[in-house]
Amino acid sequence: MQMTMRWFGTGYDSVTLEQIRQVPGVSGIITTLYGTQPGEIWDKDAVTAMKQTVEAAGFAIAGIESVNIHDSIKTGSPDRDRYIDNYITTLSRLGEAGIHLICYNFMAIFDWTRSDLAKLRSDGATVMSYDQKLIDQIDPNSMFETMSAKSNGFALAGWEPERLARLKELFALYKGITAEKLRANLKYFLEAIMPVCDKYDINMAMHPDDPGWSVFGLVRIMKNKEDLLTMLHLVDNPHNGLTLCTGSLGTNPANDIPDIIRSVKDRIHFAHLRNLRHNGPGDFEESAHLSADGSLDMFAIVKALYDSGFNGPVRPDHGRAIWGEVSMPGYGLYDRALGISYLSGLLEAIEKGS
Ligand SMILES: [Mn+2]
Repeated sequence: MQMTMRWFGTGYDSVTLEQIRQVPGVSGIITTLYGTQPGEIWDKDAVTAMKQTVEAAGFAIAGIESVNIHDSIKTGSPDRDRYIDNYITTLSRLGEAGIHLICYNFMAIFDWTRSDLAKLRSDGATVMSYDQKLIDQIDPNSMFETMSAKSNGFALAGWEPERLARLKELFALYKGITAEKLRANLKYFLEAIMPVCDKYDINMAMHPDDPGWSVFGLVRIMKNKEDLLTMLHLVDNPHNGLTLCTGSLGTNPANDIPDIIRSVKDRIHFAHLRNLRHNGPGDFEESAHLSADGSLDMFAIVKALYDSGFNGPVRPDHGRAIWGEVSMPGYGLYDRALGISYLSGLLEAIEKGS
């Protein structure tokens, strides 16, 4: 497994590549052209500049998170082919730049959702949390304002203000989109992009839904093992794969993550490793990465990945806000660096013990 860290780019991230260089064990960067809109063709010079910036700091780009999918593709609107063509052009430019991993999701309207971005824990740390009772009281049309209010002034990944300014329009667009329709649109998209993925050996790594159930009545198709297997069978090409995100799949206590890893193992291209703590049904908070601080058995998860032969990039995921650090929620340096040290220790013990 290759240890990586997510970095949003100069001007967008409070963390620098120079700081990441001092986190032991990190050899790759997961990044994106932050500020591009879903559906936009990525500028060739901007891709080159992104690559040069990362390489000048002594790293390689291990993958892109994310190249977001335009809503016309997800909803199967008449203009989807134009946006699929744009996506293919972006993929070919990334392929030309030697990039072989793309994380994306196929969630309706809202990327990840939380009811609080800074829930205070007893030790003074703050974490992102989700409580269905609180979400049920929020008008979905004001969800963008609710999320932005506690984002420390940072733009939130997947919460493009330009797109979410049209929320009413988006809800109308997704009206009548059933799981079957969303899956059919996903299959259409994947079949269209597989030739360019084959040409450049690009692994598409679809991220599961977060949380793993329907929010605001919107359809979800990546909630559990059955959904993941269905998605992989839609297009049986090894480049059609998954991001194994323990924090997202772990939102539902019924998901047995080591079992899921064993079931989909050959098609995991990327892993997000983090822990969370269940407080009750539909109520969880993100925790430190340690098994002892949350509800997930991180040892069993890393062991299952190791045993399945997974050799791709992994990264710590959202961290707590600690030691007074101000960052994009979940993406401070300190707690993710602690997470990397812990995950690296788990991995070394598993490797040497096998
Ligand atoms: Mn994730």
